[in-house]
Formats: sequence, C-alpha cells, structure tokens
Amino acid sequence: MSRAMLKPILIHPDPRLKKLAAPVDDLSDELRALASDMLETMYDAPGIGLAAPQIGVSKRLIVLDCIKEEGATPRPMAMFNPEILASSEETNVYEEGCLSIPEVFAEVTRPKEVEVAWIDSDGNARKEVFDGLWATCVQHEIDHLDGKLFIDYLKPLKRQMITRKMQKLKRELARG
Ligand code: K1U
Ligand code: ZN
Repeated sequence: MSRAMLKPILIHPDPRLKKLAAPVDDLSDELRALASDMLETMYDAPGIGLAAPQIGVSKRLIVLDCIKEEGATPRPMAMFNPEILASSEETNVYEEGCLSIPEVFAEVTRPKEVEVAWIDSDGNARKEVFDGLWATCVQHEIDHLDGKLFIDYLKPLKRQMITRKMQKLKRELARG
C-alpha cells in the first residue's frame, strides 16, 4: 500500500472553491487513496475537516475527525456523496474557521443536529445523526461541495473585509 501524500490547500478567493462538485459514481482505489491523502492533509494542517474542492478536486468527498481531546481515540471518517437527510429546528452557534481562510474565525448559526447519508470507503451506504461540533463540521464540509464558504453566512461588509485580507495574504505568499 502506498503512503498518503500531503496536498496543498487552496486559499480563498479561488474559483475552484466556488464550484458545485460532481458526485462520485464508482469507488476506486484511486478515490480511497485520495480520501487517505485528505485525512493526512487535515491532521497535518491541523483541522477537523476537509473537502475535496479545498485541494482542487471537484468531487463530492469530505473527511472529518472532530475528536480534539489529547489522548482520545481518533475517529477518522471519509464520506463519499454525503447528503443531509434532515436538520433540527433547534440551532447552534459556533465560531467557525476554515483551512482555506486561515486565521479567520466567525460565529455561524446552523441546525444543531443533522441526519447524514453517505457512502463509506468500503462502498457501504451509511446513515447517522450528528450533534455538536460533528454536526457543525459536517455541514461546513458539505457546503464546500456546493461552492459555499462559512463567510457566505456573514454580512457582505464583513465578508468583503475578509476576502481583501485573504487577497493580501495570497500576494504575500506568492512573493515568498
Ligand atoms: O473545512 C475546513 O476548512 C476545515 C475546518 C473545519 C471546521 C472548523 C470549525 C467549524 C466548522 C468546520 C477546520 O478544521 S479549521 C481548524 C480548526 O477548527 C481546528 C484545528 C485544530 C484543532 C481544532 C480545530
Ligand atoms: Zn472550510
């Protein structure tokens, strides 16, 4: 088995982060290797989630592991074609971040619980209700598959300020 490879993460603004990602139709070893590379990239960042469009791959694949406590058993999850089946009326506010918008955090309100269906790396159809940080994170990652970023929930002026900050960061990174 080949070793997982770290992938560069795209920084907003980038047209590849705004695209609707295509469903995955056949699980292949190549796609399983992609999920493994994404998990490695997410842990290295570090982050609690990552969506394929963030590494420039326009496919409906996300990975997440919201176990943050030191010493706790990790729970790496890879979801192909994840879909929200039901959302609670009760909402939750969480100060979200995004690996494609480094060092920016803002409060976003989302449903507190979501029922999600997906295909796992073995090709099995799965379904689970997520709560707390898992629910926030899975919704954030599925948004990436629909070309949506957490800053799209903010007021236009705040979003514009963040986008300008990221344009400046990208210019600085390009200069080296
Ligand atoms: O999608 C991403 O860019 C990953 C993002 C996921 C996320 C964070 C917070 C709320 C919703 C979704 C991140 O992982 S940002 C980094 C982060 O939150 C974190 C990093 C290390 C330890 C704990 C959290
Ligand atoms: Zn993100």
